[in-house]
Amino acid sequence: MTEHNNVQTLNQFIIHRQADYPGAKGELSRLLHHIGIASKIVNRAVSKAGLVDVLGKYGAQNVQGEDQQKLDVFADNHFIDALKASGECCAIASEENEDIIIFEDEMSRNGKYVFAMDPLDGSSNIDVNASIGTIFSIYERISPRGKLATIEDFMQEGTKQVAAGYVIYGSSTMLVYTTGKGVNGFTLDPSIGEFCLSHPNIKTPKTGRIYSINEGNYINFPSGVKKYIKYCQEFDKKSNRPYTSRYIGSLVADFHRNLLKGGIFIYPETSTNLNGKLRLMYECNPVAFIAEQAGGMATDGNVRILEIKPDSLHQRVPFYTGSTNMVKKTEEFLHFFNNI
Ligand code: AHM
Ligand code: MG
Repeated sequence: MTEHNNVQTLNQFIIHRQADYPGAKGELSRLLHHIGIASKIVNRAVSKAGLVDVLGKYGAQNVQGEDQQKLDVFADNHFIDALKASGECCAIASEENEDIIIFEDEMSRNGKYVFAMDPLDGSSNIDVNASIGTIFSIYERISPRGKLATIEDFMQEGTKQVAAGYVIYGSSTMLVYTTGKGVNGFTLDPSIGEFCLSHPNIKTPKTGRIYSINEGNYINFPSGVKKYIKYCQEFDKKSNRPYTSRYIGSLVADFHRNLLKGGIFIYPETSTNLNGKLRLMYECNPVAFIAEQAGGMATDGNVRILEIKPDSLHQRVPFYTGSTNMVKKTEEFLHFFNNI
């Protein structure tokens, strides 16, 4: 029975780490703690998603007589509830909601932070039991505490994030986050219902052998991306090519694999979607923060993702992230071939 010796739970870790921030009053710690709770609730639902679907065919209501919700709405609601209960968050932006959700109760109005999230990313994978995730980003508000939050609280560059992370609901469930002092990963131990530190201080390899892109869109890619894909597929002993192609279609799962193994994830601009598909505020920024904190990179092909000033809540940007040497190589291809 040695398996739980020296186990550090997420909550213990958060409390220890608070000491790294002199003057911290525990507000961010409380927020992170509530994110952990929401993740566990969503994990419980995700793990029986197929079963819920089967039951759903017999009626649109669950045993409590409530309407059964799609998993992404379920996740959205539970994260909103948890964040509200924390009392540290004054507003939420979510992929599921057109406008920001402003908490009006007194405790939340005094909250220091705003929270942007994709509550259930990779939704096309739900029905087929492949990995999905939750992505989140936390900013300090700009508007004065005590007042209602505003959209301006969200329109901040990614460099201003105070914390960001994701939960991957995979063969095991993990929560990975950063507060700007490295990246740490916690695996949910279902037997004790706790996230336990399993991947301390994650560093991504400077170079890797995996490229992840939806090649079904190939004809619509910019020339630089097409040439880079061919480069990945060419034989070259010195640089250990051809590389391996891996693409799940779930950003969290694709990014997480590449983070640990080394690789590049690309969702580029295409001739049909000039800004790509992924959203800056709650997909690219949090992932970029983690990538950089792990020693990797994230750009839109020209500009560092974290330096893009958002102009709207659901703004999309081209996204190139992963091992530094691979992202730099892609940028070389983009700059050379996109200009000829
Ligand atoms: P979603 O937020 O609606 O789930 O869409 C985002 C997902 C990402 O997880 C993934 O990287 C991408 O869409 C896959 O898109 P595609 O099917 O076009 O390759
Ligand atoms: Mg998404």
